[in-house]
This record gives sequence, structure tokens and C-alpha cells, in this order.
Amino acid sequence: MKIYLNGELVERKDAKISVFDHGLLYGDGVFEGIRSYNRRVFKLREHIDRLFESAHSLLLRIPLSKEQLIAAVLKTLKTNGLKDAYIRLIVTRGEGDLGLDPRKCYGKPSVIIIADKITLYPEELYKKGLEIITVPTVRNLPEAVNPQIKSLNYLNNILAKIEAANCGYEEAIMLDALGYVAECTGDNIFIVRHNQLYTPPQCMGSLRGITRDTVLDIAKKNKIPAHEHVITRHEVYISDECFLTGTAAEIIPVVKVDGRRIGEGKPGPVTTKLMREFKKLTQREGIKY
Ligand code: PXG
Repeated sequence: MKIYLNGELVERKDAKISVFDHGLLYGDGVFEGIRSYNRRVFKLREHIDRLFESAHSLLLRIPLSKEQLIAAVLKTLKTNGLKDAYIRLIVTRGEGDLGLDPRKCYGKPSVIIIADKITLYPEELYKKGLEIITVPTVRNLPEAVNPQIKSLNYLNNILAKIEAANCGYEEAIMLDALGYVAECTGDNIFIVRHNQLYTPPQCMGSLRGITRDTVLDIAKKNKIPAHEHVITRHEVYISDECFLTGTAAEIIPVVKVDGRRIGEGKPGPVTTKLMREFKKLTQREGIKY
């Protein structure tokens, strides 16, 4: 496996950065998780745009242009001969001293691209659906660390993941500080009621997921009414269908939340339709390599 590290493709064992990098010391950096299907990178431009937006908010200057970064991702995929891949794009603040202040980072930000195979939920779960719970850790306040910044500091989500795992669940709903449903630890959430889609607005404390946006596009094209609206746990419990979206998980049905059965307790027709349309899209769209 070859890793892209600051302009070079190096062996995995040689892909190393300094212990003084503020990405390691403070989680000071940004990242993206991207997928390719059939030698096409899905929504690559959208991911690159979001990476630059996250960096802009953190006053982190990415040392490459968007076009150069796109070229670097494609080159990494080609070099590794991957047809279907999961790509992790990381930009760290770079080397500094043992203080928080990013102005004292004398090194350039590090750009890292890892292209690997993806570990998915087992196929069976996509047919049966997931069971999830709500966890106590609330999603970061937008006025603290805005969840729309995809930063290397993921402790908010990791705490929620630990709480889910401690209770024997793979994924969990995180609420915002007002108690509304925000998102899951690494996925956005949708519910279906009376054949209409609802997902929390991102201003309430969730990431503007690229899969989420894709699902909203698919819904529009298929004349399924969709709303960005605050959602309570009660509304999730009484929904007809529920599913999660994310680059890694794609679209995965949810059939039980906090012990409440959702709809018929199996993936519903709207979710199934969206999963089918999403799959078709991933096979034909994207930047070729
Ligand atoms: N919310 C959060 C908090 C995320 O981290 C999504 C939603 C979905 O966004 P996209 O753009 O992928 O549709 C994410 C995705 C993991 C993992 O292991 C997930 C993400 C990043 C890294 C790892 O599940 N982010």
C-alpha cells in the first residue's frame, strides 16, 4: 500500500509525521472520508469543497489548490490499483511547539491521503436493519466546535460511540443541547412519515453530510417530499421508517430505536427505494481514474 504524504507516494511503513504535529497534539486539523465505486470517485468535488470550508473556519491554509488535491486523490487511487475504495483525506496543522497557538506552527500543514478497502456493516444488516439507542453525550454546540467543521477532534462522537458500544449497540443517536435529534456518531439520520422524508436542519448541530444531500436530491427527483425540520425522539419512535446516511455506511435502515419498534420492524418501501436509487447513482457518477 502506498500512502500520499506531502506530495510523495510512500510505503505504509514510511508514512510518518512528527510527534510535534498539532494534528496529533490537539486534533488540530481537518479530514474527509470519501468513497470510490467502479473507478469513479463519488462526489469528490463536494468533499474537497467541504474540506476547504472546514479548513477556512479553522484558519488552516491547505498548501494545495482544490485541483491539485483532486489530482493527488486520483493518483493515489491509481497507484494502489483500487477499483472500489475508501479514501481518507487529512490535513493537519503541521509541526509546532508544545503550546496550543497555531501561529507557532513553523511546519507546513501535512497533507495525507490513505486509500484502502472499506469495512462495511455486514450485508445482512442492510436487509434486516439496525437497532440503535440514544446516548447521553450531546452533540457539540454550534457555537463551541461547530459540527459542520469536520475536524480531527472527534472526541464528541467517540464518547457517544463508546456509550453505544457499552450498551451493546453499533450506532447511536446524539441529541443537540436542546434535546432534539441531531445525528448519529458518524451518520446523518432521516425518518419517513406518511411517505415524506424528514431530517434535522444542519444548523441544529449536525454535519452537512454529502450522502444526506444526495438523498435529498434523489428524493426531489423521485417526487418524494423532503423536509429539513427539527425532530424529537418521540417523532422518531412513531415514524414509519428510519435510516442513516454516511459515506461509509451509505444508506442503512434502522428498525428499532431505544427499544421502540419502527414501523413494521423491517426496512420500509421508501428506504428501500432510496437505497436502490443511491446504488445506481454511485455506479454511474463520479470523477474517473
Ligand atoms: N455526521 C458525522 C458526524 C460524520 O462524521 C456523517 C454525518 C456523514 O457525512 P457524509 O458526508 O459522509 O455523508 C459523518 C461522516 C465512521 C466515520 O467510521 C464517519 C465519518 C468520518 C469518519 C469515519 O463511521 N463521517
